[in-house]
Amino acid sequence: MDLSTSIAGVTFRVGLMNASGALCVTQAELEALGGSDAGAIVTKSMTPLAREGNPHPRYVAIDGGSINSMGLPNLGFPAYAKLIPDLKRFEKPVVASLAGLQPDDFLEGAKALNAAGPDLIEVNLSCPNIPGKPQIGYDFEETERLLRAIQNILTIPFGIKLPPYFDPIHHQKIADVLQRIGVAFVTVINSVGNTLVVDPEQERVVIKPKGGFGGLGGRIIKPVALANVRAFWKIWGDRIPIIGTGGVENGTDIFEHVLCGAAAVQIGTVLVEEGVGVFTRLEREVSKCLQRKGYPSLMACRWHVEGNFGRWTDRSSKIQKGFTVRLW
Ligand code: RRO
Repeated sequence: MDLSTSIAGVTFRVGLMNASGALCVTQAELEALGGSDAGAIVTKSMTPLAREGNPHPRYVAIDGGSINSMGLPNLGFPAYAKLIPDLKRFEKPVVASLAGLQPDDFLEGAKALNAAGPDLIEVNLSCPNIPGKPQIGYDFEETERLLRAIQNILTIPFGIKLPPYFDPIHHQKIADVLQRIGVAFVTVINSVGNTLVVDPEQERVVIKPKGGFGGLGGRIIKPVALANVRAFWKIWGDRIPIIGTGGVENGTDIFEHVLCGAAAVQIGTVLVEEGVGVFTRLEREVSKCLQRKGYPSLMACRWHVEGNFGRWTDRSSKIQKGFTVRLW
């Protein structure tokens, strides 16, 4: 089964990769991703200085997903800039996730990453877990200002990791910003920020930082993720590739993300829970799913931008025009 994809001219053997944050902080973790069946290596979001992150407990698996308030633990730009050229030996795309606590951090990181030479850069505008810091992606003007400044520095194609939006007006507004900038891709969604999980036995919140408020991930956020993938696909179609993230546990979940318009899919919570072997399982499951449905490749099954439910009607290897549109 052809599971390949292409984003901003970069080819992925398989359109599956880790979500930034999931098992990708240390050299050992990044190398394990390199040696696995993941289609790419995505780094943890990085800041100028190394960070320990927030106090523990800061990640807890819950029924149907996870809650985290990691607080950007990472090795810092210089360490990743040194590691990235070595990671190229795994012969798969390296995606560097760029973050910051203030605008200058992003610009400093952009310079460091130009020199390090990852294949793509994912600018994280949606970390929900730094006390006192907003999720930049919810401020459209600040997002545009910051992206213009980053764009003036970066020489490598860059995309944006967005928080979930819950209103079509917000999808349209941020889409307008990203179109004006001309980003190479978007990744949706980051965790659903500032949620609260309570342990009724202990009568306590389950994570320590920020009074227990943290980012929700895993199966329970899949409908939010699909809605965001679909909303941007309806606006852009193929013009800006969308990397779908959120709630992927099995091959059918990947299929659903791609049906909604994702050009690739990232794996977060279930990677943390299962380890890098998850990519082997997911590849097998999504191949089976596509085969059963008669699709010749992963990318063949994306919904048509005009219709709400495009269906593959021909088993040949060419995309057939004239989808069966199924609307409820
Ligand atoms: O490190 C984190 O707490 C974190 C980040 Br940077 C992010 O983008 N999303 C998330 O759920 N956690």
